[in-house]
Amino acid sequence: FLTHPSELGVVAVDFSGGQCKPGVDAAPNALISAGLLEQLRHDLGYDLHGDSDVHSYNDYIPKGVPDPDYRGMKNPLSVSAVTETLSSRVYAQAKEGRFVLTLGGDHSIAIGTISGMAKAIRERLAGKDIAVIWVDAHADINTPETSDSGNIHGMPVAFLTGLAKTDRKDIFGWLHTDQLISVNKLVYIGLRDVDRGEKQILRENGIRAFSMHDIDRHGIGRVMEMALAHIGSDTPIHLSFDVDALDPQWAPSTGTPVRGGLTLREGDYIAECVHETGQLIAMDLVEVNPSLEEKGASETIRAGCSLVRCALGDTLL
Ligand code: 4U7
Ligand code: MN
Ligand code: MN
Ligand code: MN
Repeated sequence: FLTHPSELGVVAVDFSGGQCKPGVDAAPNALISAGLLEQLRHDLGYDLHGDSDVHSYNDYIPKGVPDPDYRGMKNPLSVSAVTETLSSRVYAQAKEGRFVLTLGGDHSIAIGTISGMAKAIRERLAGKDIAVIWVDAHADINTPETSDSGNIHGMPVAFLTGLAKTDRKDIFGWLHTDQLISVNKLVYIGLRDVDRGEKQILRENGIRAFSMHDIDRHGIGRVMEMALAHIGSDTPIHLSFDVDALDPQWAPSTGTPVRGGLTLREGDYIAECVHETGQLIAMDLVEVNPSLEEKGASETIRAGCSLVRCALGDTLL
């Protein structure tokens, strides 16, 4: 599905407005300083394009205007403006036929990355839909109305599937149908903290989800077989990886940690399996917050680097 499989469009998004804890905006720099891009270039042989250092997405936050809550959403104008710009940057990289790697930032940025990929692939591959594998402790499918927190990082999937809409052009009204994904091509892995309203949305829409319970029952090997079988071998895959899918033992520095998560190896295994399909076209790595649980920050960053390397084809042998 890629014209240039060894070319990487790197997008580094220093944005934290989808939630309330500062620090997640520092993750792209922390990951890059830890040597991630150098490893991809030197060890894995990728040609890098896009942001080799962090280009400030905060420049796109509307200045001098208030950003009041809208239908309970916090920072709606800012998140909408930043993800709209991000969407066009991801789109531009994907149109070149490159793999797009996005380093977040909080998970609201997936509104930008996935919408940009969905549109580029439809244009490049005669209307083809993309599939999304969402690896997370959370389902991030709250609508503004079901969300208790108002934090948009808990809502990206609702906007991307069209389950949430607004009639405000400046608050996600820029999202058009050619940028959306189908609920049938969405698969979750790692869930263990899903809100009541979200459970109802998952049920009503028949969305395929593998919780930690499923991983305990079947093992990660079988879960990956089932997840990939659901998507099928003819569909390009966007992997959106929230580092809080990992157990806090491996990734303590994140805004909404939940105990009982994936081991580091299970996380890497998911990334390796998706790489092996040859269908992977994009990856997001989000929610690393080096300023939380500072003693665990380097470990969290290391885990993040490992997940990205595995998704991009690092193998032991
Ligand atoms: B993340 C939550 F209520 N569901 O909506 C919400 F539990 O991107 C958490 O997965 C969202 O880290 C977590 O605020 C968003 C909450
Ligand atoms: Mn999460
Ligand atoms: Mn998330
Ligand atoms: Mn989180």
